[in-house]
Amino acid sequence: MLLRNAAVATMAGVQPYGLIEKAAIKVEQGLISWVGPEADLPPDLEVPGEDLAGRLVTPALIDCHTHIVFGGNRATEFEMRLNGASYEEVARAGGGIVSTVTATRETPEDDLLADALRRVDAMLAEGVSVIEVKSGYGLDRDTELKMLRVARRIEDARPVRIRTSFLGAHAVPPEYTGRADAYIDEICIPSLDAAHAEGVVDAVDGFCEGIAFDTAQMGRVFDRARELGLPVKLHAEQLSNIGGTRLAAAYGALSADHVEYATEEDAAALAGAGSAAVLLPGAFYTLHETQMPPVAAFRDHGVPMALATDCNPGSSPLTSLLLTMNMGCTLFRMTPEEALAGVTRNAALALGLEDCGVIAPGKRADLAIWNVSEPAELAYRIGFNPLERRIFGGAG
Ligand code: DI6
Ligand code: FE
Repeated sequence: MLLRNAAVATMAGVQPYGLIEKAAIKVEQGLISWVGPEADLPPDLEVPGEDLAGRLVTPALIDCHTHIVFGGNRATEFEMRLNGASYEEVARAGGGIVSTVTATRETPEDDLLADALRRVDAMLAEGVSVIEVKSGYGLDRDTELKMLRVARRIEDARPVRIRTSFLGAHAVPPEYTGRADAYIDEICIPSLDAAHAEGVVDAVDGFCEGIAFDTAQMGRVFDRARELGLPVKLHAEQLSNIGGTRLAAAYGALSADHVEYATEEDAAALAGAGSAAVLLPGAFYTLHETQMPPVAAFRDHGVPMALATDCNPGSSPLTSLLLTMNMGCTLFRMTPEEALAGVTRNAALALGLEDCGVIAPGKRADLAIWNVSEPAELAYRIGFNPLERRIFGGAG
């Protein structure tokens, strides 16, 4: 495959967006073998090729934080909050995450998959090629395993790559109320062992928060992850600052996610550990949060910022990465270039993937072709999908 006459936002290199006008991309065996100005095409590559008439080509998008597998939905809770209840009050009243746990335990595996695929399809239609999927609505061994199997089955059902994160430490299930430590030791860690033994875990995540698990409890889960050789990431500083970001950094985490309440010191810790900050404006928006993540501190410290949907039935019923980019700019004052890097290059970093996220020789040919006149248009529009074509592993 040779794509010609394209504007290529490589997201690599020093110029804004790594943009190359009048560019060509050569794809061989699913990988990019050459990219550059068409005028520099080596003579042996000058096959006729396909004229893209100046269309923008970017790396295919990567959604690096989702809870896309779950049972039921939480429209009722949305209504409760609009009638005055806070997210924490809903959670403490037995709603919130726990109500999705009940639905997820009851839903058969095939139905969970069918439901998740409807959301996956919405993402693919916007040029997504990689989706991270978390467990965490099972909170018992069998349901955590069921969720991770469903996540892996998405790859067989659709042309997409799935990365799975074990999120057993997402909430304390009703049968362990008031006994979070026992839950961690008796259920969470043994479930992680079982999921790892079955080969369905790529990383280990947790929810470090007053309504969930503290840093000591998360530390025990991370110690086991380390023993198993699995990378970690953490929902940290979403509703308050209890030290989750610094814990994540201490374990060399791939990322700390949400991080609205993170401080300059936390940003420095992430930079020191080489961890990404994953910003989730869909949850910020849905929860009417007002505390902005310290974007300027992340910028100053050189912390790679990723953006993701956090697609989940409670705090972020969002499947659009394009809208997420717009929210990253409008709500968090990221630049359109940072937003695009956040769903490509830096999202790959947040997943520990080195073979995608930029357009460069040797990387996977996962590309998105857009009918826009400039890269900033991707983050600028609201609720409009200008995707013309998605290329996955050189096909499409
Ligand atoms: N933080 C979130 O925003 C989601 N999980 C988490 O740890 C919310 C999940 C839910 O409300 O179902
Ligand atoms: Fe999340």
